[in-house]
Amino acid sequence: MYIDDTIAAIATPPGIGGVGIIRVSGKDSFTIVNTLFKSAGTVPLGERPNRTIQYGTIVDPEVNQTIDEVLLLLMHGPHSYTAEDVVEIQCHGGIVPVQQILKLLVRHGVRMADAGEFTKRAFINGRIDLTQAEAIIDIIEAKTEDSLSLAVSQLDGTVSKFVSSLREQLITMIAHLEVTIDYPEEDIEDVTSREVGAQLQPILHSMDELLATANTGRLIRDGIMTVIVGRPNAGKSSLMNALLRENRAIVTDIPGTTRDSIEEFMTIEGISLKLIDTAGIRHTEDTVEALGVERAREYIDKADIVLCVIDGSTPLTSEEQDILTSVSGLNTIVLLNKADVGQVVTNADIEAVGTFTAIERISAKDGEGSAVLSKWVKELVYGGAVQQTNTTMISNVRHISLMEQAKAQIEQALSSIDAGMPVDFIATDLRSAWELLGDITGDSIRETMIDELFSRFCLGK
Ligand SMILES: Nc1nc2c(ncn2[C@@H]2O[C@H](COP(=O)(O)OP(=O)(O)OP(=O)(O)O)[C@@H](O)[C@H]2O)c(=O)[nH]1
Ligand SMILES: [Mg+2]
Repeated sequence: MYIDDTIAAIATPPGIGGVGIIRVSGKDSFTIVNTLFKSAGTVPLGERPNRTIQYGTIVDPEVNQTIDEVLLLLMHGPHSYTAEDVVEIQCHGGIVPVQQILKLLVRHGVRMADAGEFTKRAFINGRIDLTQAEAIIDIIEAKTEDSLSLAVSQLDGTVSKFVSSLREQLITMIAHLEVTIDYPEEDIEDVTSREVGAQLQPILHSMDELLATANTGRLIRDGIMTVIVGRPNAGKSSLMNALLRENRAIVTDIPGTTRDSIEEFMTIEGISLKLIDTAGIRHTEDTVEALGVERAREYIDKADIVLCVIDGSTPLTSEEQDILTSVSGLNTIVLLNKADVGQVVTNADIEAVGTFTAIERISAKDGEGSAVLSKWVKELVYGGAVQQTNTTMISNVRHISLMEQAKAQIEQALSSIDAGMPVDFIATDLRSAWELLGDITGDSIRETMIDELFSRFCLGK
Protein backbone atom coordinates (compact mmCIF):
# COMPACT_ATOMS: atom_id res chain seq x y z
CA MET A 1 0.00 0.00 0.00
CA TYR A 2 1.63 3.26 -1.11
CA ILE A 3 0.20 6.50 0.23
CA ASP A 4 0.98 9.65 -1.68
CA ASP A 5 -1.63 12.19 -0.62
CA THR A 6 -1.50 14.59 2.29
CA ILE A 7 -4.26 14.49 4.90
CA ALA A 8 -5.46 16.81 7.64
CA ALA A 9 -7.97 16.77 10.48
CA ILE A 10 -8.90 18.67 13.59
CA ALA A 11 -7.34 16.66 16.39
CA THR A 12 -8.95 18.40 19.36
CA PRO A 13 -12.57 17.70 20.38
CA PRO A 14 -15.22 20.05 18.99
CA GLY A 15 -15.96 22.89 21.39
CA ILE A 16 -14.13 25.66 23.14
CA GLY A 17 -10.74 25.17 24.79
CA GLY A 18 -7.32 26.72 25.31
CA VAL A 19 -5.89 25.51 22.02
CA GLY A 20 -7.19 23.82 18.92
CA ILE A 21 -4.93 21.48 16.96
CA ILE A 22 -5.03 20.66 13.27
CA ARG A 23 -2.82 17.79 12.23
CA VAL A 24 -1.37 17.57 8.72
CA SER A 25 0.47 14.48 7.49
CA GLY A 26 1.95 13.43 4.17
CA LYS A 27 4.71 14.30 1.76
CA ASP A 28 3.36 17.79 0.96
CA SER A 29 2.66 18.85 4.57
CA PHE A 30 5.54 21.29 4.75
CA THR A 31 5.03 22.88 1.32
CA ILE A 32 1.27 23.28 1.70
CA VAL A 33 1.39 24.76 5.20
CA ASN A 34 4.27 26.95 4.06
CA THR A 35 2.04 28.72 1.52
CA LEU A 36 -0.39 29.64 4.32
CA PHE A 37 2.10 30.56 7.03
CA LYS A 38 3.56 33.97 7.66
CA SER A 39 6.33 34.61 10.18
CA ALA A 40 9.26 36.90 10.86
CA GLY A 41 11.69 34.45 9.25
CA THR A 42 11.63 33.83 5.50
CA VAL A 43 13.17 30.34 5.43
CA PRO A 44 10.62 27.82 4.00
CA LEU A 45 9.17 25.49 6.65
CA GLY A 46 10.70 22.41 5.05
CA GLU A 47 14.16 23.85 5.56
CA ARG A 48 13.68 24.95 9.13
CA PRO A 49 15.17 22.71 11.83
CA ASN A 50 13.28 19.48 12.48
CA ARG A 51 11.28 19.14 15.72
CA THR A 52 11.01 22.84 16.38
CA ILE A 53 8.10 25.10 17.18
CA GLN A 54 7.53 28.02 14.82
CA TYR A 55 5.51 31.09 15.71
CA GLY A 56 3.49 33.04 13.14
CA THR A 57 0.05 33.44 11.60
CA ILE A 58 -2.07 31.49 9.15
CA VAL A 59 -3.08 33.73 6.30
CA ASP A 60 -5.45 33.10 3.43
CA PRO A 61 -3.05 34.03 0.60
CA GLU A 62 -5.78 34.75 -1.95
CA VAL A 63 -7.31 37.61 0.02
CA ASN A 64 -4.34 38.22 2.29
CA GLN A 65 -6.52 37.79 5.36
CA THR A 66 -5.13 36.57 8.67
CA ILE A 67 -7.12 33.63 10.11
CA ASP A 68 -5.36 33.15 13.45
CA GLU A 69 -2.13 33.38 15.36
CA VAL A 70 -0.50 29.93 15.51
CA LEU A 71 2.36 27.75 16.68
CA LEU A 72 3.56 25.06 14.27
CA LEU A 73 5.20 21.83 15.37
CA LEU A 74 7.46 20.50 12.64
CA MET A 75 8.18 16.78 12.54
CA HIS A 76 9.96 15.20 9.61
CA GLY A 77 9.21 11.54 8.90
CA PRO A 78 9.94 8.87 9.90
CA HIS A 79 10.16 10.35 13.39
CA SER A 80 6.52 11.38 13.70
CA TYR A 81 3.22 9.79 14.72
CA THR A 82 2.46 8.62 11.16
CA ALA A 83 6.14 8.19 10.19
CA GLU A 84 5.47 10.80 7.49
CA ASP A 85 6.17 14.54 7.39
CA VAL A 86 3.81 16.04 9.95
CA VAL A 87 2.93 19.62 10.79
CA GLU A 88 0.72 20.24 13.78
CA ILE A 89 -0.92 23.61 13.79
CA GLN A 90 -1.91 24.96 17.19
CA CYS A 91 -4.33 27.85 17.01
CA HIS A 92 -6.69 29.42 19.51
CA GLY A 93 -9.19 26.92 20.81
CA GLY A 94 -12.46 28.02 19.27
CA ILE A 95 -14.72 26.19 16.88
CA VAL A 96 -14.21 28.67 14.04
CA PRO A 97 -10.40 29.04 13.82
CA VAL A 98 -9.78 25.27 13.53
CA GLN A 99 -12.47 24.89 10.90
CA GLN A 100 -11.26 27.88 8.88
CA ILE A 101 -7.70 26.57 8.89
CA LEU A 102 -8.85 23.09 7.85
CA LYS A 103 -10.93 24.54 5.00
CA LEU A 104 -7.96 26.56 3.84
CA LEU A 105 -5.74 23.49 3.86
CA VAL A 106 -8.31 21.55 1.82
CA ARG A 107 -8.46 24.40 -0.71
CA HIS A 108 -4.70 24.04 -1.08
CA GLY A 109 -4.64 20.36 -1.88
CA VAL A 110 -4.94 18.55 1.42
CA ARG A 111 -7.55 15.78 1.80
CA MET A 112 -9.70 15.57 4.95
CA ALA A 113 -8.60 12.50 6.87
CA ASP A 114 -10.94 9.62 7.66
CA ALA A 115 -11.44 8.51 11.26
CA GLY A 116 -8.29 6.77 12.46
CA GLU A 117 -6.35 7.51 9.29
CA PHE A 118 -3.29 8.94 11.06
CA THR A 119 -2.94 5.77 13.12
CA LYS A 120 -3.62 3.65 10.04
CA ARG A 121 -0.71 5.38 8.32
CA ALA A 122 1.52 4.69 11.32
CA PHE A 123 0.58 1.02 10.85
CA ILE A 124 0.95 0.93 7.05
CA ASN A 125 4.30 2.71 7.34
CA GLY A 126 5.43 0.02 9.79
CA ARG A 127 5.92 2.24 12.84
CA ILE A 128 3.42 0.28 14.94
CA ASP A 129 1.70 -3.07 14.57
CA LEU A 130 -2.00 -3.79 14.91
CA THR A 131 -1.96 -4.57 18.63
CA GLN A 132 -0.28 -1.24 19.26
CA ALA A 133 -2.85 0.58 17.11
CA GLU A 134 -5.61 -1.11 19.09
CA ALA A 135 -3.85 -0.13 22.32
CA ILE A 136 -4.12 3.51 21.20
CA ILE A 137 -7.92 3.19 20.96
CA ASP A 138 -7.93 1.57 24.38
CA ILE A 139 -5.86 4.41 25.85
CA ILE A 140 -8.29 6.97 24.47
CA GLU A 141 -11.29 5.01 25.74
CA ALA A 142 -9.84 3.97 29.12
CA LYS A 143 -12.21 4.69 31.98
CA THR A 144 -10.05 3.62 34.92
CA GLU A 145 -6.36 3.73 35.91
CA ASP A 146 -6.06 -0.04 35.56
CA SER A 147 -7.49 -0.12 32.04
CA LEU A 148 -5.15 2.72 31.11
CA SER A 149 -2.04 0.97 32.40
CA LEU A 150 -3.04 -2.26 30.65
CA ALA A 151 -3.45 -0.39 27.36
CA VAL A 152 -0.14 1.43 27.83
CA SER A 153 1.70 -1.85 28.35
CA GLN A 154 0.18 -3.14 25.10
CA LEU A 155 1.21 0.01 23.28
CA ASP A 156 4.70 -0.80 24.45
CA GLY A 157 4.31 -4.00 22.45
CA THR A 158 3.99 -6.64 25.19
CA VAL A 159 1.45 -8.68 23.22
CA SER A 160 3.32 -8.22 19.93
CA LYS A 161 6.61 -9.36 21.43
CA PHE A 162 4.97 -12.47 22.81
CA VAL A 163 3.27 -13.27 19.52
CA SER A 164 6.36 -12.57 17.42
CA SER A 165 8.48 -14.88 19.53
CA LEU A 166 5.91 -17.68 19.10
CA ARG A 167 5.84 -17.10 15.35
CA GLU A 168 9.62 -17.24 15.10
CA GLN A 169 9.71 -20.56 16.91
CA LEU A 170 6.94 -21.94 14.70
CA ILE A 171 8.55 -20.88 11.44
CA THR A 172 11.79 -22.58 12.45
CA MET A 173 9.87 -25.79 13.07
CA ILE A 174 7.96 -25.47 9.80
CA ALA A 175 11.26 -25.06 7.93
CA HIS A 176 12.63 -28.08 9.72
CA LEU A 177 9.59 -30.15 8.72
CA GLU A 178 9.61 -28.94 5.13
CA VAL A 179 13.20 -30.00 4.64
CA THR A 180 12.15 -33.53 5.57
CA ILE A 181 9.28 -33.36 3.04
CA ASP A 182 11.84 -32.66 0.32
CA TYR A 183 14.03 -35.57 1.41
CA PRO A 184 11.54 -38.22 2.48
CA GLU A 185 13.11 -40.93 4.50
CA GLU A 186 11.03 -42.78 7.00
CA ASP A 187 13.22 -42.45 10.10
CA ILE A 188 14.20 -38.83 9.47
CA GLU A 189 10.48 -37.95 9.32
CA ASP A 190 9.93 -39.79 12.54
CA VAL A 191 12.78 -38.14 14.41
CA THR A 192 11.81 -34.70 13.15
CA SER A 193 8.17 -35.17 14.16
CA ARG A 194 9.13 -36.19 17.65
CA GLU A 195 11.53 -33.27 17.99
CA VAL A 196 8.87 -30.83 16.85
CA GLY A 197 6.38 -32.42 19.24
CA ALA A 198 8.71 -31.81 22.16
CA GLN A 199 9.25 -28.19 21.12
CA LEU A 200 5.52 -27.56 20.77
CA GLN A 201 4.75 -28.44 24.40
CA PRO A 202 6.34 -25.32 25.95
CA ILE A 203 4.72 -23.17 23.25
CA LEU A 204 1.32 -24.58 24.13
CA HIS A 205 2.02 -23.99 27.78
CA SER A 206 2.93 -20.33 27.29
CA MET A 207 -0.20 -19.81 25.17
CA ASP A 208 -2.27 -21.29 27.97
CA GLU A 209 -0.63 -18.97 30.45
CA LEU A 210 -1.44 -15.95 28.34
CA LEU A 211 -5.01 -17.09 27.69
CA ALA A 212 -5.46 -17.49 31.45
CA THR A 213 -5.11 -13.71 31.72
CA ALA A 214 -7.81 -13.15 29.11
CA ASN A 215 -10.74 -12.93 31.48
CA THR A 216 -9.01 -10.48 33.81
CA GLY A 217 -7.67 -8.52 30.87
CA ARG A 218 -11.05 -8.30 29.21
CA LEU A 219 -12.79 -7.24 32.41
CA ILE A 220 -10.21 -4.52 33.07
CA ARG A 221 -10.48 -3.27 29.51
CA ASP A 222 -14.22 -3.47 28.91
CA GLY A 223 -15.57 -3.14 32.43
CA ILE A 224 -17.89 -5.53 34.21
CA MET A 225 -21.42 -5.82 32.94
CA THR A 226 -23.47 -5.97 36.14
CA VAL A 227 -27.18 -6.54 35.77
CA ILE A 228 -29.71 -6.03 38.57
CA VAL A 229 -32.76 -8.29 38.22
CA GLY A 230 -35.67 -9.39 40.37
CA ARG A 231 -39.41 -9.20 40.68
CA PRO A 232 -41.21 -5.85 40.75
CA ASN A 233 -40.82 -3.95 44.03
CA ALA A 234 -37.91 -6.06 45.25
CA GLY A 235 -35.76 -2.92 45.57
CA LYS A 236 -33.64 -3.06 42.38
CA SER A 237 -33.79 0.64 41.65
CA SER A 238 -33.12 1.40 45.32
CA LEU A 239 -29.98 -0.75 45.02
CA MET A 240 -28.93 1.03 41.82
CA ASN A 241 -29.25 4.37 43.59
CA ALA A 242 -27.40 3.08 46.65
CA LEU A 243 -24.50 1.90 44.47
CA LEU A 244 -24.34 5.14 42.51
CA ARG A 245 -24.92 7.25 45.62
CA GLU A 246 -27.45 9.35 43.78
CA ASN A 247 -31.15 9.22 43.00
CA ARG A 248 -30.71 8.07 39.45
CA ALA A 249 -33.65 5.67 39.14
CA ILE A 250 -37.23 6.34 40.19
CA VAL A 251 -38.23 4.43 43.30
CA THR A 252 -41.86 3.98 44.34
CA ASP A 253 -43.88 1.35 46.14
CA ILE A 254 -45.84 0.69 42.93
CA PRO A 255 -44.75 -2.60 41.33
CA GLY A 256 -43.64 -2.06 37.75
CA THR A 257 -42.08 1.37 38.31
CA THR A 258 -39.02 0.71 36.15
CA ARG A 259 -40.19 -0.15 32.65
CA ASP A 260 -37.02 0.26 30.60
CA SER A 261 -33.45 -0.58 31.60
CA ILE A 262 -31.25 2.17 32.98
CA GLU A 263 -27.47 2.04 32.41
CA GLU A 264 -24.75 3.88 34.33
CA PHE A 265 -20.99 3.51 34.71
CA MET A 266 -19.32 3.36 38.09
CA THR A 267 -15.87 2.42 39.38
CA ILE A 268 -15.21 -0.10 42.12
CA GLU A 269 -11.71 -1.18 43.14
CA GLY A 270 -10.28 0.56 40.10
CA ILE A 271 -12.50 -1.51 37.79
CA SER A 272 -15.15 0.04 35.65
CA LEU A 273 -18.66 -1.38 35.99
CA LYS A 274 -21.55 -0.97 33.68
CA LEU A 275 -24.51 -1.12 36.01
CA ILE A 276 -27.94 -1.93 34.58
CA ASP A 277 -31.21 -1.62 36.46
CA THR A 278 -33.98 -3.57 34.74
CA ALA A 279 -37.75 -3.80 34.78
CA GLY A 280 -39.11 -6.18 37.43
CA ILE A 281 -39.62 -9.61 35.87
CA ARG A 282 -43.26 -10.77 35.96
CA HIS A 283 -45.95 -11.88 33.58
CA THR A 284 -47.73 -8.78 32.31
CA GLU A 285 -50.32 -7.80 29.72
CA ASP A 286 -48.84 -4.30 29.44
CA THR A 287 -46.95 -4.15 26.12
CA VAL A 288 -44.35 -1.63 27.24
CA GLU A 289 -43.65 -3.42 30.48
CA ALA A 290 -43.47 -6.77 28.68
CA LEU A 291 -40.77 -5.38 26.36
CA GLY A 292 -38.86 -4.18 29.43
CA VAL A 293 -39.11 -7.65 30.96
CA GLU A 294 -37.84 -9.20 27.73
CA ARG A 295 -34.91 -6.79 27.74
CA ALA A 296 -34.11 -7.74 31.35
CA ARG A 297 -33.91 -11.38 30.31
CA GLU A 298 -31.59 -10.53 27.41
CA TYR A 299 -29.26 -8.69 29.76
CA ILE A 300 -28.98 -11.75 31.98
CA ASP A 301 -27.36 -13.62 29.08
CA LYS A 302 -24.73 -10.92 28.57
CA ALA A 303 -23.95 -10.22 32.24
CA ASP A 304 -20.61 -10.80 33.94
CA ILE A 305 -22.32 -10.47 37.32
CA VAL A 306 -26.04 -10.85 38.02
CA LEU A 307 -27.35 -9.15 41.14
CA CYS A 308 -30.62 -10.93 41.86
CA VAL A 309 -32.65 -8.87 44.32
CA ILE A 310 -35.17 -10.77 46.42
CA ASP A 311 -37.53 -9.14 48.90
CA GLY A 312 -36.39 -11.03 52.00
CA SER A 313 -39.18 -9.66 54.14
CA THR A 314 -41.90 -11.77 52.50
CA PRO A 315 -41.88 -15.49 51.65
CA LEU A 316 -40.48 -16.46 48.25
CA THR A 317 -43.11 -16.22 45.55
CA SER A 318 -43.30 -18.63 42.64
CA GLU A 319 -42.32 -15.72 40.38
CA GLU A 320 -39.15 -15.22 42.43
CA GLN A 321 -38.42 -18.94 42.24
CA ASP A 322 -38.66 -18.75 38.43
CA ILE A 323 -36.29 -15.80 38.32
CA LEU A 324 -33.85 -17.59 40.62
CA THR A 325 -33.98 -20.66 38.38
CA SER A 326 -33.16 -18.55 35.33
CA VAL A 327 -30.03 -17.08 36.98
CA SER A 328 -28.92 -20.28 38.71
CA GLY A 329 -25.46 -21.50 37.65
CA LEU A 330 -24.41 -18.04 36.46
CA ASN A 331 -22.18 -15.67 38.35
CA THR A 332 -25.14 -14.63 40.47
CA ILE A 333 -25.16 -12.91 43.81
CA VAL A 334 -28.52 -13.24 45.50
CA LEU A 335 -29.29 -10.18 47.58
CA LEU A 336 -31.93 -10.67 50.24
CA ASN A 337 -33.15 -7.10 50.49
CA LYS A 338 -35.13 -5.19 53.11
CA ALA A 339 -33.05 -6.62 55.96
CA ASP A 340 -34.21 -3.65 58.04
CA VAL A 341 -37.78 -4.96 58.30
CA GLY A 342 -36.89 -8.48 59.36
CA GLN A 343 -36.22 -11.42 57.07
CA VAL A 344 -38.34 -14.47 56.52
CA VAL A 345 -36.44 -15.87 53.51
CA THR A 346 -33.57 -18.13 54.61
CA ASN A 347 -30.39 -19.12 52.79
CA ALA A 348 -31.75 -22.66 52.64
CA ASP A 349 -34.86 -21.41 50.77
CA ILE A 350 -32.57 -19.93 48.11
CA GLU A 351 -30.18 -22.85 47.94
CA ALA A 352 -33.12 -25.17 47.40
CA VAL A 353 -33.82 -23.43 44.08
CA GLY A 354 -30.36 -23.47 42.48
CA THR A 355 -26.65 -22.71 42.74
CA PHE A 356 -25.42 -19.19 43.25
CA THR A 357 -22.06 -17.52 43.79
CA ALA A 358 -23.19 -15.95 47.06
CA ILE A 359 -26.20 -15.04 49.15
CA GLU A 360 -26.02 -11.75 51.05
CA ARG A 361 -28.40 -9.70 53.17
CA ILE A 362 -28.71 -5.99 52.46
CA SER A 363 -30.95 -3.02 52.98
CA ALA A 364 -30.86 -1.07 49.75
CA LYS A 365 -33.07 1.67 51.19
CA ASP A 366 -30.37 2.45 53.77
CA GLY A 367 -27.71 2.71 51.06
CA GLU A 368 -26.22 -0.73 51.62
CA GLY A 369 -24.92 -2.93 48.84
CA SER A 370 -21.62 -1.33 47.82
CA ALA A 371 -19.46 -3.31 50.23
CA VAL A 372 -20.96 -6.58 49.02
CA LEU A 373 -20.50 -5.70 45.38
CA SER A 374 -16.93 -4.51 45.78
CA LYS A 375 -16.00 -7.77 47.52
CA TRP A 376 -17.32 -9.81 44.56
CA VAL A 377 -15.88 -7.54 41.90
CA LYS A 378 -12.43 -8.04 43.42
CA GLU A 379 -13.01 -11.77 43.55
CA LEU A 380 -14.18 -11.91 39.93
CA VAL A 381 -11.36 -9.82 38.48
CA TYR A 382 -8.39 -10.69 40.62
CA GLY A 383 -9.50 -13.97 42.15
CA GLY A 384 -8.07 -17.24 40.94
CA ALA A 385 -4.54 -17.75 39.79
CA VAL A 386 -4.01 -14.59 37.81
CA GLN A 387 -1.90 -11.91 39.39
CA GLN A 388 -2.14 -8.54 37.79
CA THR A 389 1.40 -7.34 38.36
CA ASN A 390 3.92 -7.48 35.54
CA THR A 391 2.35 -10.27 33.57
CA THR A 392 1.66 -9.82 29.91
CA MET A 393 -2.11 -9.68 29.65
CA ILE A 394 -4.32 -10.25 26.70
CA SER A 395 -7.52 -8.20 26.82
CA ASN A 396 -8.74 -7.60 23.31
CA VAL A 397 -11.47 -10.03 22.22
CA ARG A 398 -9.99 -10.18 18.70
CA HIS A 399 -6.59 -11.21 20.06
CA ILE A 400 -8.10 -13.74 22.46
CA SER A 401 -10.10 -15.42 19.72
CA LEU A 402 -7.13 -15.64 17.30
CA MET A 403 -4.87 -16.96 20.05
CA GLU A 404 -7.45 -19.66 20.87
CA GLN A 405 -7.70 -20.68 17.22
CA ALA A 406 -3.91 -20.83 16.89
CA LYS A 407 -3.76 -22.96 20.00
CA ALA A 408 -6.30 -25.37 18.50
CA GLN A 409 -4.09 -25.73 15.41
CA ILE A 410 -1.07 -26.54 17.54
CA GLU A 411 -3.07 -29.12 19.46
CA GLN A 412 -4.08 -30.64 16.16
CA ALA A 413 -0.43 -30.79 15.06
CA LEU A 414 0.41 -32.56 18.31
CA SER A 415 -2.27 -35.17 17.80
CA SER A 416 -1.10 -35.69 14.20
CA ILE A 417 2.38 -36.32 15.56
CA ASP A 418 1.01 -38.81 18.09
CA ALA A 419 -0.94 -40.57 15.35
CA GLY A 420 2.25 -40.86 13.25
CA MET A 421 0.81 -38.77 10.40
CA PRO A 422 3.08 -37.63 7.54
CA VAL A 423 5.09 -34.49 8.22
CA ASP A 424 3.27 -32.36 5.63
CA PHE A 425 0.07 -32.65 7.70
CA ILE A 426 1.91 -31.36 10.72
CA ALA A 427 3.52 -28.56 8.73
CA THR A 428 0.09 -27.45 7.44
CA ASP A 429 -1.33 -27.20 10.96
CA LEU A 430 1.67 -25.23 12.16
CA ARG A 431 1.46 -22.91 9.19
CA SER A 432 -2.20 -22.15 10.02
CA ALA A 433 -1.20 -21.40 13.61
CA TRP A 434 1.59 -19.14 12.33
CA GLU A 435 -0.87 -17.24 10.10
CA LEU A 436 -3.50 -16.86 12.82
CA LEU A 437 -0.87 -15.40 15.14
CA GLY A 438 0.17 -13.08 12.33
CA ASP A 439 -3.39 -11.74 12.19
CA ILE A 440 -3.00 -10.55 15.78
CA THR A 441 -0.12 -8.23 14.95
CA GLY A 442 -1.38 -7.50 11.45
CA ASP A 443 1.44 -9.22 9.61
CA SER A 444 -0.88 -11.25 7.45
CA ILE A 445 -4.12 -9.39 7.80
CA ARG A 446 -6.64 -8.62 5.05
CA GLU A 447 -7.25 -5.04 3.89
CA THR A 448 -11.00 -5.00 4.71
CA MET A 449 -10.22 -5.95 8.29
CA ILE A 450 -7.73 -3.11 8.52
CA ASP A 451 -10.32 -0.60 7.30
CA GLU A 452 -12.92 -1.93 9.70
CA LEU A 453 -10.53 -1.71 12.62
CA PHE A 454 -9.32 1.83 11.99
CA SER A 455 -12.83 3.16 11.44
CA ARG A 456 -13.32 2.74 15.19
CA PHE A 457 -10.95 5.63 15.87
CA CYS A 458 -11.95 9.26 16.16
CA LEU A 459 -11.12 11.91 13.59
CA GLY A 460 -7.67 13.39 13.88
CA LYS A 461 -6.21 10.21 15.40
N1 LIG B 1 -37.92 -1.36 54.11
C1 LIG B 1 -37.26 -1.35 52.97
N2 LIG B 1 -37.89 -0.97 51.84
C2 LIG B 1 -37.19 -0.95 50.69
C3 LIG B 1 -35.82 -1.36 50.64
N3 LIG B 1 -35.40 -1.26 49.37
C4 LIG B 1 -36.46 -0.81 48.64
N4 LIG B 1 -37.53 -0.61 49.46
C5 LIG B 1 -38.85 -0.13 49.06
O1 LIG B 1 -39.44 -1.03 48.13
C6 LIG B 1 -40.22 -0.32 47.19
C7 LIG B 1 -39.79 -0.68 45.78
O2 LIG B 1 -38.47 -0.23 45.57
P1 LIG B 1 -37.84 -0.06 44.12
O3 LIG B 1 -36.41 0.19 44.31
O4 LIG B 1 -38.62 0.88 43.30
O5 LIG B 1 -38.08 -1.54 43.57
P2 LIG B 1 -37.81 -2.13 42.11
O6 LIG B 1 -37.32 -3.50 42.30
O7 LIG B 1 -36.95 -1.22 41.33
O8 LIG B 1 -39.26 -2.19 41.50
P3 LIG B 1 -39.75 -2.11 39.98
O9 LIG B 1 -39.03 -0.99 39.32
O10 LIG B 1 -41.19 -1.90 40.09
O11 LIG B 1 -39.41 -3.44 39.36
C8 LIG B 1 -40.04 1.16 47.50
O12 LIG B 1 -41.12 1.59 48.26
C9 LIG B 1 -38.77 1.19 48.32
O13 LIG B 1 -38.71 2.27 49.22
C10 LIG B 1 -35.19 -1.76 51.87
O14 LIG B 1 -34.01 -2.12 51.92
N5 LIG B 1 -35.96 -1.75 52.98
MG1 LIG C 1 -37.24 -0.22 39.60
